[in-house]
Amino acid sequence: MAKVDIAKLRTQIKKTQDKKRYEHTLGVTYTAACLAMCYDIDTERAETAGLLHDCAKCLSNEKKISLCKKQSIEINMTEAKNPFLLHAKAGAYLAEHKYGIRDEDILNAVRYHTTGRPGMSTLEKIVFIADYIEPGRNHSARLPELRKLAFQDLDKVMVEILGDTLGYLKGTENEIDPMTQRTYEHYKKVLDGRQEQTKETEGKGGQGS
Ligand code: DGI
Ligand code: FE
Ligand code: FE
Repeated sequence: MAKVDIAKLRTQIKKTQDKKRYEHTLGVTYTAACLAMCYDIDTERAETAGLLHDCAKCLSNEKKISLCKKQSIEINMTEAKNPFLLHAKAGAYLAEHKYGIRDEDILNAVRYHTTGRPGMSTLEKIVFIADYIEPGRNHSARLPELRKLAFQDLDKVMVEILGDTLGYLKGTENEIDPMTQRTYEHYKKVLDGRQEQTKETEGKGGQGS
């Protein structure tokens, strides 16, 4: 992978975001770097994905829609009704074509940072989670516990974050993107599978020794 100039990217992103969004971007960037250290992922790739994750956030909804249409990026029914969701897909496009990122894992981390997707890579999960727990966030009373859990178990915290997000969305007029639901169900299954395996192992251990 061609080396990314993080300092240059930071300056570029700063120019496209308002102060609050840029502070959030830096929070996600540093949190993603910390999680990367914890889970043996290259910190520069995590920082790059963190810096870029909301790079399309400050485009108007009209711009996000027209960019997606022009580049033949699919807009689903939920996105058509809630165009803010498109900042993830539009962001992945800009990350590649405006900021020159060729690393598909980084592009996917940007593309799926809002809804997640089944079968995410470690880097994708890190960015998704960092977006939710970065120090500037204060949207959930459960953040202290989720912040700790993020450094202990990525899949468990994915289920917690997605469960909280779905619970929040169900209490509002907002439509749930089928991908958010699918991601939650996927990671719930992953955890259930792990629990089953632990039970089996414990059962065998109990008989044998
Ligand atoms: O861009 P950020 O605000 O930093 O964070 P984000 O890209 O994760 O967007 C967060 C918002 O996205 C939050 O208010 C919940 C919302 N969201 C996540 N999944 C869905 C969703 N909104 C709708 N309508 N449907 C979804 O499935
Ligand atoms: Fe976002
Ligand atoms: Fe964000």
